Amino acid sequence: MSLFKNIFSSKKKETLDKGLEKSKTSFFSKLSKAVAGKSKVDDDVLDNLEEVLVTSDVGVNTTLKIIDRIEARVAKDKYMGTEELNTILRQEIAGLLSETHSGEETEFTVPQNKKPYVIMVVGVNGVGKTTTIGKLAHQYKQKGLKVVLGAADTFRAAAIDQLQVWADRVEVPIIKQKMGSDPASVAFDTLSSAVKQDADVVIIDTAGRLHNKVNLMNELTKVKRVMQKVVEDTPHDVLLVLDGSTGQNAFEQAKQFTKATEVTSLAVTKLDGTAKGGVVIGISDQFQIPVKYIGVGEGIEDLQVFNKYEFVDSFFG
Ligand SMILES: Nc1nc2c(ncn2[C@@H]2O[C@H](COP(=O)(O)OP(=O)(O)OP(=O)(O)O)[C@@H](O)[C@H]2O)c(=O)[nH]1
Ligand SMILES: [Mg+2]
Repeated sequence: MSLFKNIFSSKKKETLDKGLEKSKTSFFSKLSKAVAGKSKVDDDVLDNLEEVLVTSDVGVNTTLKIIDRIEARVAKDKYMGTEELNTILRQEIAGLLSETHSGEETEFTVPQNKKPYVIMVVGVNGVGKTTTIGKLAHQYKQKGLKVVLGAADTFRAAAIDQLQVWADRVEVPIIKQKMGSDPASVAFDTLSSAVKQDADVVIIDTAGRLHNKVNLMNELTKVKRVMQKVVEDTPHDVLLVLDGSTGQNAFEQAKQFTKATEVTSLAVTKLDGTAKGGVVIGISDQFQIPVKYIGVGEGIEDLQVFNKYEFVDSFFG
């Protein structure tokens, strides 16, 4: 499949290129060291390459898959020059990712037959949940959709205020109660209000909670159950937000979280300003749950629909 299957807007590409700059610089400087003085891809080069991928946060399992694929090519093509390595890596990573049937979206959309479409956003403290909600609301609003936000992170007063700031910025309604109130009750109110307003999309913020705290996971379950009293089969999407700048830690969080609660999609944030962007490759390869969005900055426009071809294209571009 062509890497250029989706010709993406130059603005989006520019933001993505900029966001991945640190990851790319770090990766290619390691790669050039890995092949220094070598003209041919041999076992030494492959060993070094393995290390480059692992230290670029691609993750061990995905790295081994990539190395296997390259080894198979080296076995066929007895003399493979190191100057080709970049192209080959790009092809093999794209090939690997194309085996998963996700990451092909290019636009922010919601299914038409679900109204309101309810997204519950979860993830540990500080990963970028509230920011991602603000950016998402902005995208949907621009598409002409009617959005309602629910401040179900009632743990801190500042959390409610922060969502309010985003609601004001995007100019969408927010449903909130006072700090310390029951998150399930806020979610219930939000859905009730959304139904009354004939809203298209509801996005529920939740408290940054620890994945190993059973009681907190139970609370998420309660929030879901209460929402189902208003709209059947909600939430339609449980979006787990991961902080990409924590590299393998993000990977671990995804593992723990998906084990403890039902998660239907992932967002990887803070890819700008980190050299750990390779983690997105590992996460999209290793999880059945699709990476739907990536965060590439703090601004309102800095959320993108993750597209694996665009990502590889930008990374190796
Ligand atoms: N550079 C960068 N910063 C981001 C991105 N996404 C979020 N942030 C920043 O990360 C910090 C935490 O974001 P929040 O949205 O408050 O995270 P949260 O998960 O809601 O945090 P809690 O409510 O404390 O659990 C903020 O300073 C955001 O501006 C991103 O894609 N890039
Ligand atoms: Mg928050």
